[in-house]
Amino acid sequence: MTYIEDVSAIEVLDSRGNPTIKAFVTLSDGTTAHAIVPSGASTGKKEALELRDKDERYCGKGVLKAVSNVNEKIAEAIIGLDAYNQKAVDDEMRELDGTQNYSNLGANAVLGVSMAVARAAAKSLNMPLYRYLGGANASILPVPMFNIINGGAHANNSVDFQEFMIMPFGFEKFSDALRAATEIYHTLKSILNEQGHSTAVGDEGGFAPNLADNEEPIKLIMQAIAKAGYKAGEQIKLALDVAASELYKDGKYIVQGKVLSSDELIKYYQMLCEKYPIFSIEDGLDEDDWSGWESLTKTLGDKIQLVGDDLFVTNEKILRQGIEKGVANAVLIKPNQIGSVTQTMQTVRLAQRNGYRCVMSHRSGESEDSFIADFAVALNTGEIKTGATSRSERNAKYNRLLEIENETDEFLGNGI
Ligand code: 2PG
Ligand code: MG
Repeated sequence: MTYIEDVSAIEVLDSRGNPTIKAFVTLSDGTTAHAIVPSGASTGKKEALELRDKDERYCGKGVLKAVSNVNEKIAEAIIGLDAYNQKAVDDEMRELDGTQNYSNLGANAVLGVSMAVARAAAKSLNMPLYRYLGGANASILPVPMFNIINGGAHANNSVDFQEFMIMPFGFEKFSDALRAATEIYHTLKSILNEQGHSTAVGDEGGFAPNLADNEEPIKLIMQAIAKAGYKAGEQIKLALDVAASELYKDGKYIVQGKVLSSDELIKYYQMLCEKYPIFSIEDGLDEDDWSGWESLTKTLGDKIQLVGDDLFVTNEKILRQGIEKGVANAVLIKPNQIGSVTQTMQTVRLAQRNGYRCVMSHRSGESEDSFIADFAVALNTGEIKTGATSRSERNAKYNRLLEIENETDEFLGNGI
């Protein structure tokens, strides 16, 4: 048996300069691997707990308690376990923690180790990570949800929807799709420049200009698609992450200074979907506005993809409730919302069995770790959300997918 011989962690920094966990695992055959945990800004209330020190270091955001949980409690519990039995390792950490949301050990501590174990196991078997996690059926390169304009909690600008994204569907290969999205991104930059807007970027690499309302970014993106020589609707579709929980106050939505009910906001989305080639809307309503979500799904669910992020927090139990109630038709998959590789896979399996699409996703605070690129291919999610190609922590994922393209040639493109 190849067993876990050593486990440790250190504190490193993420793309926003906040501390995070880097976990290291050594196996009995000498294989070593590591993994870095990401961190969100617009987080769902029911996400697994990210353990922070809340002391004077790093404005309270230090993770030394989580580091010592890895070095002491987790190491003690999983050293000696079979490295190829990911579920047993993850279950052991879950039991050791003893809570639903990892409030003892910290989901950051647990996920770092969980990812590092998977990576070490793959390496020890001489397999790419996507093949180890996904087996013979891992073959599909995902369509990027490429975040081109940032607003909301990810940027210091006047746009209150969080993410305006393009999805390059009409291409044979992932690399062609990525090229198209990147060319549109560069073209958008020149249009913003010409119009005297800022081309500073937000946390996920999209531009963060001050614009009049939530429709102006869409108009600018449509111009950029055409000017770059691509066909909106046919080759390039649009996606929004409204992150509506950030706009929800006392049962209403504050959008561009106006107070809207769920129904009014749904009508606004209907109007946008009639005017523009929108393929997907994420977190269109607040995570607690389930009756609103039911009518949103009834109104738009057979026309576009409706993704639950803060709504489902990658949690199998909450997703099950959504499936039962007919809420949304897709789920955002963020491993650190739930805390382990195994639990993430369980949520994906539930979604796929019930015809819900899955979008593998980064967090707004990221690192050079490209685990989610392999994970998206392993689980055949068909879609990945990982920002714009202008920040290295985002490019780490795109560049990994370009590498994988040389090994597996299926790209979903129009197949969605
Ligand atoms: C989101 C994510 C990633 P954050 O809302 O989908 O884009 O943002 O990591 O801040 O939750
Ligand atoms: Mg989101």
